[in-house]
Amino acid sequence: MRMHKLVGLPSAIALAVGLAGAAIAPANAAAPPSAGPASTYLVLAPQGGNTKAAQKRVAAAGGTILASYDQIGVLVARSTNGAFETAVKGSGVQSVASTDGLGTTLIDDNITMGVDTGAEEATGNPTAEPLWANQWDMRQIDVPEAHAITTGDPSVVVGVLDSGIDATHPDLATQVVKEKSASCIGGVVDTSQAAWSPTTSTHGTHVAGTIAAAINGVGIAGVAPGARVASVKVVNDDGFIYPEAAICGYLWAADHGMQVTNNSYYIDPWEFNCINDPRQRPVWLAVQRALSYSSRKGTLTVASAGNSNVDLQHKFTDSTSPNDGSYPVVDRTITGACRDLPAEAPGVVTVSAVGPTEQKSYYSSYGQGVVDVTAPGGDTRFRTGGATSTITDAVLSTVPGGWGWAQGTSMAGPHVAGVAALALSAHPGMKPGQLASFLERTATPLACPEGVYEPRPGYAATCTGGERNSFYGAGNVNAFNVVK
Ligand SMILES: [Ca+2]
Ligand SMILES: [Ca+2]
Repeated sequence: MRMHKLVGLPSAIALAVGLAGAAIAPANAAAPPSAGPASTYLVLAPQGGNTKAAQKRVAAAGGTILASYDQIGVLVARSTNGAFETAVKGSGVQSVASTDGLGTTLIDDNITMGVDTGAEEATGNPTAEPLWANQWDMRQIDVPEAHAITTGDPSVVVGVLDSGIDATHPDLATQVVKEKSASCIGGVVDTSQAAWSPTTSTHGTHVAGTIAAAINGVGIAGVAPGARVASVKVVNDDGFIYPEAAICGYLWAADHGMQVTNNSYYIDPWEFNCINDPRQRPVWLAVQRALSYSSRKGTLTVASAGNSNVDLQHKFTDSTSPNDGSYPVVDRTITGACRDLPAEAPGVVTVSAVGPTEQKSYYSSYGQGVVDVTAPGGDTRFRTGGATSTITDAVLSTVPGGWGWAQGTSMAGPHVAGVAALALSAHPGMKPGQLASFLERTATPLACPEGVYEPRPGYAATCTGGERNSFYGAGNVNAFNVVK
């Protein structure tokens, strides 16, 4: 059994505020040579080919097909045959791999706060919302100025690939598109509201509120309250996101016309030792096929950079650095299947986090050529130089039963998804590539801090690049600039 260590996230912080990161599910025991416990497999037909021959091979090998994603030539199968992988290989099957042990997690320790709900009626002005005074994040990216022009168009639906959305929440009840919401747990679509509602995690509800909480005289305002969100639940009750769920989620969002998805989780195949375990490569290849399909269908994927304060660009390629043994140093060009997903997949907008002073949040990962833009994600430590936590410097949003604070790059991502929704409302018809470059062009550039940046002891990082740099990419997204 092997557990992923969350780099630089002391438990005290994780308890105080929500920090999303990646962790590894315990690997299952090796399968016995014959019948054993059921495992889930991804079976890849040749790229561009159909899955008919692969379906026959799965049946012959003693597998049950749970889902057939013909759009990308991927089957999700389940089998108790310990020799399933060997048996299913052959003509019509490019590769096959079990997803056992390849689940990643969200960390979602939000704190709810009491709220005065006897507030005045909304006027369409976000600054009249009762909790507006706490929404430094919205002021930072000029949301009020944007809302004077548009709050977004209801035809724009942002898919929240997360732990489910509470559609009964007073700030979200009018905002969730139920007919486009679904659970993808297990790689299989379930459209019942119970299936796509939150069970063990508040994370998805928090993300949804940042994107689209209503201007209704209650609680907070989101970035694009005129647009809507759909719950695409990919996090299971144990807190894990398995590759088959992520694949199902990307395809569901793309096939239901969602022009933007928000992805507040982070799959780091290297943490799963992808390069030394070729068995895993088909799994990550299937995830990339799904991402690429969704981009072709017109969906922009917004992804969080992660909360490990690591340089994503130099993590593996800096062969001049001493290899500390934590990652193999290899040429990434030959190991495309081992990219961090979705953060490093082509066409994905990857987001780092800043706090109330528009400086990199101490926990935010970064990387030249990886981070495209930044957005408010909160920083509860900058105010005291790391000594103590200031909860109001996190991001306030909706949680089941109320409103709560959380910080993390998974809080920054939904600000970008919301701004993307505003951009599509003001300028309909943009393709994902055009939208991505529009978000970058309209961002407010943020300069690199000089020298070593260490806002909190133990969280040192060095920024590289000019106007476009490793900490902030093209800069902080701006809601007004995309609608004016
Ligand atoms: Ca509200
Ligand atoms: Ca990118």
